[in-house]
Amino acid sequence: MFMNLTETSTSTCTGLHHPLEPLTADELRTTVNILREGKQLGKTIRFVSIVLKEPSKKYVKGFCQNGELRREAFVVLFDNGTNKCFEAVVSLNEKRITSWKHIPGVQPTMTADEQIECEKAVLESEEFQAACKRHGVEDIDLVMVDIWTAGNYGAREESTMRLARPLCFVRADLTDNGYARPIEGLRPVVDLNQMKVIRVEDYGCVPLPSRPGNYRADRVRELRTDVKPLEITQPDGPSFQVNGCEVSWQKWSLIIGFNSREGLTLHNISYHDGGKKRSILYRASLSEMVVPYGDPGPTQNKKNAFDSGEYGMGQCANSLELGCDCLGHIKYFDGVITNSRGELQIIKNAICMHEEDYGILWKHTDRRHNQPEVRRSRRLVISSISTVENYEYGFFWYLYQDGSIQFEIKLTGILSLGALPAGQKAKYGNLMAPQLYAPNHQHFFNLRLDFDLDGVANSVYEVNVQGEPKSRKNPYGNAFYAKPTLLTTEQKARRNLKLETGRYWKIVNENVKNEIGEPVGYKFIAGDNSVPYAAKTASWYKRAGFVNNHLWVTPYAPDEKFGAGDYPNQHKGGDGLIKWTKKNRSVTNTDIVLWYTMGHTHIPRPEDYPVMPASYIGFLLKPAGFFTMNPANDLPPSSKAAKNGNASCCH
Ligand SMILES: [Cu+2]
Repeated sequence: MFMNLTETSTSTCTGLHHPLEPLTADELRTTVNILREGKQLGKTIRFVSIVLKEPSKKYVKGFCQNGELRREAFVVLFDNGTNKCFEAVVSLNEKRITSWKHIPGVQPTMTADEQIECEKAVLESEEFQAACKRHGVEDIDLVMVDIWTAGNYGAREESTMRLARPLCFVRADLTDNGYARPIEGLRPVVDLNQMKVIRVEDYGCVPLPSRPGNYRADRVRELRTDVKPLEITQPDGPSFQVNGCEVSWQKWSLIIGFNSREGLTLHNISYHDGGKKRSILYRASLSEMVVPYGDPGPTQNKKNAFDSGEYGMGQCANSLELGCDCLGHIKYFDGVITNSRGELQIIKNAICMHEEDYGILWKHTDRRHNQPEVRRSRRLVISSISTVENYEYGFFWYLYQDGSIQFEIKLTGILSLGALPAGQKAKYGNLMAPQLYAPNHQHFFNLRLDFDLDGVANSVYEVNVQGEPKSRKNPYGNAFYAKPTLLTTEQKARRNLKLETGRYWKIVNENVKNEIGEPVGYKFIAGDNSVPYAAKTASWYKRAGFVNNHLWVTPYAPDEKFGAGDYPNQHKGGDGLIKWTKKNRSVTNTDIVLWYTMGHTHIPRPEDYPVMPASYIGFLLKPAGFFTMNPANDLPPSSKAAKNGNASCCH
């Protein structure tokens, strides 16, 4: 039914045009075959991830000139038989393995296959079945087992085994929302190598909450009937052009990437200005995220999830639906990955791209002529949504006609819930329904933004706005000014937000001056943010060093991609940004990467149940001296094109 709303098209980036486009289905198949043949891989091997090994910046920037398409795959493998992790590089041009390394003592991301196998193993465990009976669960077929990572709490097994510590729930029937009935007190521990329950931790029985909490349309008693259709029509089609995964939209151009760990990535974001293609961001990606829970109770106190490094945001991506997830003239891109056995897995419509009307961009009425000039804002939306067990994260990049770039995460889905005895309240959370509570928690996201503003040599200034004391020069005390401070080294660039000084950061290229003689720049404007409330010595905190600061700046290093390090799963901590920035490298007038940590503190409300209306968190990049003037000054007035033909213009 939604197909009538507008047109749609999908592509899988076949027929490569650019070296930064994600690996194709053929390239994934070839990589698996080369590795299978070259290493005689046994049945206990899992392909954790196969991603494009991005070529050097130098090669990418010179690509148009030499035309050669150099392609390599970077592969993480794990052997359940020997508990060993390997990294491999496969040259797709030479059809051979160019690097094979054992990475000792690490646990890579859990695969989607392990999620399914783990649930089955727990449900088949006699010890678990007996524990369920003790907790009042009679029908094991109605139990849901969500994998959840084990973290690192110093036990020997955490350094010698591949572990999961699932959470369990029970449905009233097969389409019921099981998250409404947590089996409180029960945490099976699973050895994922043997795919066996090694013990069932039981912290005592709490009655199952009695009320259902359903949200499916077929289970909601009465749906409202006063919602009339709202249709978006674009009679002349969209204003974007697509060539493989290369996109151009008005003056913007970029490349859309996707991989099993990071999900959606953007590359080579540029703006055409005065006949020149000007680079802004070389690469923009979610580097890591963590959700720590704030309840010290025994079922909850080891609960935290590094949804990117432990679960894989790309492998958890949804297939999006026209008219539901996206509205308008849509261009979809498939997510092309493999499962852990190396078989091709295509996530149909994993990425959605469309245009959105965004209200007024600018307006002025010359009252002397009664002549209003108004321009509507339109933005290009590139998005992807991942389901990580109970929670949903929507990742939305927006490009605007005035040169702004916005990133927004929409947090929705179902809270991770616990059960309480009747009449009891939760100090470390809030009741959602009788006997059902949601523990307080936070969501911290770390974004990696590789800026190349008009070239690679960039710097970052911190700008604090401050008032000036009354003086002879400031006789009425009204003066205030913006004070820029250059962030010179990695340690000096570990910064936090400060409301008192309206703090923001500005990325500049000192080597390129604008018309008024100042370095060209972009302003980084933070949105919702927070600080961690757990003790610094908490296990998850040590593993998520990126939460220590809102801002980090590092010199570009292609291997530094993930804020908590390459292998956060079961890691003891201290990797990633914390480790790299100890080197205290210079970050001025050089190729830099800006890392931004943003935290959403979630004190749950009953209205977040049974499914949570989206919360938003993000940031905005606004040109600040990058252009000579408002780059959207040249926008034509919009047509008031009415269907009855009375078209007129808004000016
Ligand atoms: Cu939340």
